Amino acid sequence: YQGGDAYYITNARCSIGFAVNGGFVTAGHCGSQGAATQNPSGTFAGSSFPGNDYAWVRSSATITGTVNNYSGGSVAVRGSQDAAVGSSICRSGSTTGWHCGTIQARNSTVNYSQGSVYGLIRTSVCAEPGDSGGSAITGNQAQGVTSGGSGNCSSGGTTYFQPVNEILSAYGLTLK
Ligand code: TYR
Repeated sequence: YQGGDAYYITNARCSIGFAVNGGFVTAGHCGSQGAATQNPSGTFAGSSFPGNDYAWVRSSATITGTVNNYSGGSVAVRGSQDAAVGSSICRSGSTTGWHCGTIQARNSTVNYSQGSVYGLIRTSVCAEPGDSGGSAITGNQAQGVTSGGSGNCSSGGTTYFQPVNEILSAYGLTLK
């Protein structure tokens, strides 16, 4: 397994964000603490949504520190230095694969039906249901995990990402 690949929570599907020591990070709206995942098998060890949209899943499956580019290859993750507004950003997810766009803003608030989420990265990348939790990366630097947005990958969209460094510091995790 690697970033952008599917995982399952009962009958729902989300996407792996990034491998960390002990498992992987993903979106908080994908599961509450204690929820079990299948393929890869794991347990939500921490989850925060709304307010934030982050979680980490403890898993002993082999998850590599790479992101699936959905063209038969992968991108090695070398760190998580925040990219500037205006930078290119690419996203990997299990519904629509790999799509790229631009970072438009940081520290954005999104009002979901369940409540508001603060501090998100706004981008011009498209996403669709099931891409949630998946990896967003600029070059080889991890940026965030897919939260939500509007539009789709046929006509284009706006997608918001939960910054990955906030997840790492919240739970004391390190990227693989
Ligand atoms: N929030 C969606 C999920 O749970 C992912 C998504 C992202 C959906 C952007 C639509 C959208 O425009 O899978």
